[in-house]
Amino acid sequence: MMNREEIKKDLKKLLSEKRYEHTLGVEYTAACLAIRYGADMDKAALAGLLHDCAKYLSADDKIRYSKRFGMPISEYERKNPELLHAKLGACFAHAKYGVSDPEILSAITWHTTGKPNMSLMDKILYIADYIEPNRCQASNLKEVRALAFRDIDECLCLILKDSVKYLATKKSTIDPTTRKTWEYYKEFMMQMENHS
Ligand code: DGI
Ligand code: FE
Ligand code: FE
Repeated sequence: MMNREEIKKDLKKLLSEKRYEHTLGVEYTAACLAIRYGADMDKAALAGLLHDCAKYLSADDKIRYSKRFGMPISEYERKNPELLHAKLGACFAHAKYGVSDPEILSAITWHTTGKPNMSLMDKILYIADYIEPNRCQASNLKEVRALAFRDIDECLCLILKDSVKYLATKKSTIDPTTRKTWEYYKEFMMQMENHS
């Protein structure tokens, strides 16, 4: 496997400066969340470092590389190739950077849409991507950041809710997986409330 310095050097070369700073922000934030929730800190940091490693590719190249890796492309992904950077990022993490840990690869795969019944590592990366210190656009960021260290599922649910709302205002459609994730966690939170 490539070591952290080598990975950083490669990413610095490929990503825009802003994307590179974001990447380091996610690396540290994922490590902090791992400390808070008792997950493996080094794995969380590595997932953070690599999560957007395929983001620099053009839309056409995202599709081209996805095919080369034998990745199935949904109809929705074909229309919104940007989404492919998550699954493709996991392919690159494995093939180019030598990461074979399934927890890390899963977290990278699902960091954009989430999925129903995410693992702790999946949640940590999904949340770190949204709250890292360089982020400034999302609504409720202050509340979401505080919640991230108080209740990971409630935080996840709030991010999903705000993301779905945001995509609606942008007149973007919502990826079927994003929708399934939101429906799953909305239901999950209702169950939690009923039992407390
Ligand atoms: O890669 P980042 O910018 O750090 O964050 P991300 O991996 O969450 O990706 C955000 C991008 O993905 C942004 O261009 C919006 C897009 N996206 C995420 N969920 C959906 C989506 N686009 C559509 N059309 N539908 C979605 O559900
Ligand atoms: Fe991303
Ligand atoms: Fe990101």
